[in-house]
Amino acid sequence: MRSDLVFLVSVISLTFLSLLRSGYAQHIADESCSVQILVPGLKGEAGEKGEKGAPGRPGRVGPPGEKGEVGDKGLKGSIGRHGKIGPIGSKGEKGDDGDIGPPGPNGDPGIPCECGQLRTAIGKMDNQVTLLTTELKFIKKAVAGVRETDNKTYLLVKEEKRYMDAQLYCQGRGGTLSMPKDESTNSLIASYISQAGLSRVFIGINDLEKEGSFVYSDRTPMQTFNKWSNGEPNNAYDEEDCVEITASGGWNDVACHITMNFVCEFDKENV
Ligand code: GN1
Ligand code: CA
Ligand code: CA
Repeated sequence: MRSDLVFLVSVISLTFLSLLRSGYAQHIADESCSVQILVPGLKGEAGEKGEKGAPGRPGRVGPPGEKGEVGDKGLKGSIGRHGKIGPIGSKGEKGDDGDIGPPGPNGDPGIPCECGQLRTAIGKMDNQVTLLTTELKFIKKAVAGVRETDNKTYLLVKEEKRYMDAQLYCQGRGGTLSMPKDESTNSLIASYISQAGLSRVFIGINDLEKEGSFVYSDRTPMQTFNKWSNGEPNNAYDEEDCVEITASGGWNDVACHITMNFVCEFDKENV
């Protein structure tokens, strides 16, 4: 900085001296001393060539050059990103029906129909009521007039039935058609029907399997005891394989298909 100041003062002094020599300085000195320094002096002699300056700033961008020849084709670029999902296409035509698939697995068991169960239960109860009603009638009759021995109970059934139906009736109640196997039992049955105002009833004796071979309804063969009336059994009309007892206590073989009252017999231990 100091050297620059010295240089400036030197230039100014030289300039001032040159002006004095030209006469112009005199004219200026007459006007004012303060402005003499500010006015440029005459051009001096050319100085020595200075040293090479620092590189200048980059120039402005030039105009675009002419288009060059087409270069070689570049390498194929990498696969780009997936594009956006396109719009929904129009609905296609209906395809053909496919084959029938295999049957699926069984489903869970459904809820049973309570109404059906109730109907079944009611039906069963109806049947039970019917059975109980019939049983009650039988018991009422029995209580009204059974006959008993030490180990047997006899019941006169005032319903006219064929022999086999009478037997089934007695069996249905746990018994059988009555089987008088001794005198006291035979007398008991005879008086029973007599007191009931009847003249004849079926008893459990027949020769259904073999003509002339009479057995009791429990299939035991007739023993020596019997109460055949005179002339009986005669197998009249060649069709009498069942037996009746009369109010007098006598037996007679009769046809099995006729209907009459009958006496059932029950073991007391089964009643
Ligand atoms: C009865 O119907 P008739 O009188 O020929 C009886 C027979 C007796 C017979 C005795 C259905 O026959 O079983 O053996 O009397 N028939 C009927 O005389 O009771
Ligand atoms: Ca017979
Ligand atoms: Ca007879």
